[in-house]
Amino acid sequence: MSIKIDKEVLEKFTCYTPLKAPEGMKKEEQMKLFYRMKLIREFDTTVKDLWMENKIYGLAHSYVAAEAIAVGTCFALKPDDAITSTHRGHGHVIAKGGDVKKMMAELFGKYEGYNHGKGGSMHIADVPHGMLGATGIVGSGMPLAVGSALAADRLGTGNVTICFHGDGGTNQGVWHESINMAAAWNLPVIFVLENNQMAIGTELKSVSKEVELYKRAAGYGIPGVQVDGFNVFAVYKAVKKAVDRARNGEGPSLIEAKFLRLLGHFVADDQWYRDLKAVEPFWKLDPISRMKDYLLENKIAAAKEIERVEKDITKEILDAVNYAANECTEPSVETLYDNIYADGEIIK
Ligand SMILES: Cc1ncc(C[n+]2csc(CCOP(=O)(O)OP(=O)(O)O)c2C)c(N)n1
Repeated sequence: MSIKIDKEVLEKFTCYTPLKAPEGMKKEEQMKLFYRMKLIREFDTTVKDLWMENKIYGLAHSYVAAEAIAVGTCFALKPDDAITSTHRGHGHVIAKGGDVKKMMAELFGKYEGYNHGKGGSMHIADVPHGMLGATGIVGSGMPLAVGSALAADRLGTGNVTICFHGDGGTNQGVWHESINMAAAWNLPVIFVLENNQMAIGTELKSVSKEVELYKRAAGYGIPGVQVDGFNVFAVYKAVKKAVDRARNGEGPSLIEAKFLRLLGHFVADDQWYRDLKAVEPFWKLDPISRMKDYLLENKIAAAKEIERVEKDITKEILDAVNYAANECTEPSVETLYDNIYADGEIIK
């Protein structure tokens, strides 16, 4: 039985589109999309619990509710393509094929983590997988993505770069400068705007008169589209089109994936600033429940098959926690000053 979405939600969320796989997308591919989204969900739900139990260090921002965006986007990429991230980077790393054990070890502050335990959630980078790095500075991924696209263009690699960023970043000067430069130089970069309509406790509509952010693309002479950011297929289709365009030398695009942040800004945010009753009905748009429902309803997968995938994911995350907590080592004092300067290498 498909999920019924309240009229009140549909009236407020006008970019809603029902799930429909692209023509010819195989079952294994659809299951992979589900698996990746669910893995992100389980990872971030576990991170929240661990943070509350004081078992991990530093701040963590959950990617819950945004899973369709990273997964749909990265599914349109080749392994050599690059992405830049934000302070909410766990979903981006997993979607780009990163290692959950190394991520968990990083959050536990262990040497085996992506940054040898010194970066934490907001600095995870996985350059071999094309993930150029998370960053705590809002908007700062924009020029990095443009630089990466410039390198691909000059070296003729044929690779594209995706720049994930939030609506809060769109009123930073660097957002405009980066898009303008990418457009002027016709670079192979796609700006994927994760519009969750909030920047911590600030609603988008209170800081932007025009809230349909994709329209800004016209000001730079590039294509801009808006998609249902809770719909993994819709995101994939829009990004694939933009990626093909960029690879073909036709330059950048802006894709606004609109959704709503369903949880707090960071793991321990009690959200005193908004009416949580108004948020509750939007859980019906949850990208993962909708995808599960779609797979079952269209007989793409049987309930047992999905249960097996879910069990495997739970085990994968438990193994990652066990690895990070019990098998990894604390960084030694001698390594304190390592990796501050690149010294010709990205990481030792
Ligand atoms: C340059 C800068 N200004 C302010 C902050 C504080 N800050 C951290 S996250 C955030 C909100 C970002 O909102 P958005 O870009 O929409 O991303 P979201 O958290 O909603 O995913 C702000 C203002 C910061 N980290 N960097």
